Amino acid sequence: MAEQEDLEFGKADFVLLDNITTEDFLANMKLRFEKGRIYTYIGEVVVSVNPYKQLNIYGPQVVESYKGRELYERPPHLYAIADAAYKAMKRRSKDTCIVISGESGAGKTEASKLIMQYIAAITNPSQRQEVERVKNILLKSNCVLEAFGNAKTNRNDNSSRFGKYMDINFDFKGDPVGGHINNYLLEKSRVIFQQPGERNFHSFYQMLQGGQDQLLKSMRLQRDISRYEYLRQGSTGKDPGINDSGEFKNVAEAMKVIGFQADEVQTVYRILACILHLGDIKFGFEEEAVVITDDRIVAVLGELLSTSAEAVEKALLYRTVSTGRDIIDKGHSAQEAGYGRDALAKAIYERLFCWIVSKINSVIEVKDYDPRVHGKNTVIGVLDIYGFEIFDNNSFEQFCINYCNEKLQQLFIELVLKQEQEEYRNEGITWHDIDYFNNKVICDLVEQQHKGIISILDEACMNVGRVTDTMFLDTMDTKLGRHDHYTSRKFAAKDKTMDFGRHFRIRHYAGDVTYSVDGFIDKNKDTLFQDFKRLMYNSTNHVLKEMWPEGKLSITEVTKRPLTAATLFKNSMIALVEKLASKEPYYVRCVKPNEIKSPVQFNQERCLHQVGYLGLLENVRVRRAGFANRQLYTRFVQRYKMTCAFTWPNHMLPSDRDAAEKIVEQHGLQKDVAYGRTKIFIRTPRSLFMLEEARTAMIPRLVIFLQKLWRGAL
Ligand code: AD9
Ligand code: MG
Repeated sequence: MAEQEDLEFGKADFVLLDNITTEDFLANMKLRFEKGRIYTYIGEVVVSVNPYKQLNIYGPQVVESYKGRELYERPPHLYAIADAAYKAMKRRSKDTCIVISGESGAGKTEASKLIMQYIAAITNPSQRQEVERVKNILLKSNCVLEAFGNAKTNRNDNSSRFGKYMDINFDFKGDPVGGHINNYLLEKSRVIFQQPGERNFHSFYQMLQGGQDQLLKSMRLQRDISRYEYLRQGSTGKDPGINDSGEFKNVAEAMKVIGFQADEVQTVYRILACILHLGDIKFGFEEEAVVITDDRIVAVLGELLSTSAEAVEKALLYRTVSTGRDIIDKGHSAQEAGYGRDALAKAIYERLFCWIVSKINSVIEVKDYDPRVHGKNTVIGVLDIYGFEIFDNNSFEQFCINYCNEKLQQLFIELVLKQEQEEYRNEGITWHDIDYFNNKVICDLVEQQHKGIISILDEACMNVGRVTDTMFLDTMDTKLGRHDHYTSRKFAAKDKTMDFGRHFRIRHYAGDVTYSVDGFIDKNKDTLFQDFKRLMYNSTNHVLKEMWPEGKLSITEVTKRPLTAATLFKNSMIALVEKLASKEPYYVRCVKPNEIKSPVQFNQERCLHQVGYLGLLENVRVRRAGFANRQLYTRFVQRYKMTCAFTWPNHMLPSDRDAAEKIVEQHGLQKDVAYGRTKIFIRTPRSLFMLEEARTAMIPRLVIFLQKLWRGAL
């Protein structure tokens, strides 16, 4: 039967392929994609191909069929991996994490939601009220975070423009009692600029399309999206595939459920409105001074920010500087004023986003948990972070995103190999090393102290005086020219295919990416004039004030140079990797089948590329060189004893290990297993399937046996 299934739907585990070649791997993936079997295993890793259509494989019955089952008992599914992580957490009190990776549009966010839904569905059988509340908030938080953190890009109509790592805390019963969300580097430059064909964050369109007339009127807004400078650059904004007004209602409802107060929600809308108005501010010249051309916008901003129009105008046109003895107001040039306006718009949005995250955290935070009373508090973490990105024009944001993916790949290599090797060593089983590309060298290129790109960038930003992006590029050329993974115009000989100009290229594990150096210094410095921080802090709106605590400092108190954007990001990545490494990891590797969101096209070349950089073939080889499955002897015997006369109903052998050997002999699997100290190791999943089939076949006989026993016939 398994053979028949294989022929029709392909191998359920890539490890079962007869030949581990790229061709066979892709052929299997294609066949399964075409048959709607989008999930395939590599051992315990799930490879998922975006189906680009709704599949009928997620309902409550399917959830039920995976609940408490072992990975190999049912067809491959995200639910199975979620269940495995859950079981490890519940049975063995292990903290686990599910790391979802893959490029933009490959299906990571959808996968993370399905996993959360599964966990929500299988927990809290006794319907405890507090647990229901937490579950509900965890689920609803997705909708709010996506509204404010996702946008339509040329790769994905609902692209996450921030990284998310969510911890779900469980009590000793295995029910979710709280959680915590960490967010990473929101792509805030999108607030002021979008590439052709792309949109700003969904939240703006949702408000303009879905907000009641009264709301818009009170904030002096018009529904027409093309009215606003910050919304009209990339596209017309309206998208037939996106239901902005419907989503506005869902988000409002979700915010309510989460516990946002009415005045807080109002402030959220006001901030969005404020950004749209800011975008329409223009600067001109009058009597040799820079002025704002339209006073009415300033008045509206004053109202929306609960401060005076004068204060807004002053913050936009002047900067307070301390000259040592005196404090003076220095007028901006028109260029500086424009820069300040955009920086303010970006900063307000970023603060808003972080505030929303912290608000959600505050209502799901685990409080009053006493392990002495409640037992050990365990965690499942779910990581859904932006995928590797190669655009036509790659900038600082892509640099950070791709660095993040390098770090995760590094973790994958370390954990998958490290774990395997350690287990074999502990169990006394011989192991041969596998060759694979270790991308540590690229992580170092980016993050190494003093020598790496981030250090060089920070040094450039620290220099007083005008340091340009070109100077930064020059320094990189001098310091990194010899590096195998770095190229630029100076070393065009390394690559004659292009004119580098103001670009540099990194040979990432996932492919070459050419970055434009323009904007690196500004984005890394991420300067926001202090005057804006004070403006926000002095608002009479308490929510706004709360978002800008550092506005409290006076000009003479502000001395410390804040960390740069790249260093903050690097630190957050290092902390993230540490957090993940301390948990038992489960992996979902998402693949995007084509560039046109088609449910039928399997683009061979694109898939080949992804299979290559995700290291899937190496993964299969590691798995094959090792053992697909391992189980404690007691568990193995318990499960399969009914398939062997020596062990059924109970064995009289000296140990479970001896009993396991008898079962293995009975099925002729001697060549496919190894015996460790506490566990039996099974090399190929086929043997496991065989044992499972034998077990299933025995069940009717077992029922008869039990019936007879019951009737006293035995
Ligand atoms: V990005 O790095 O955030 O730009 P993701 O998160 O990898 O990207 P996402 O989950 O947003 O991609 O998936 C993109 C789109 O593919 C979704 O909006 C769905 O339309 C589609 N998709 C993804 N997974 C599924 C699925 N399991 N079933 C149906 C899916 N459609
Ligand atoms: Mg996403």
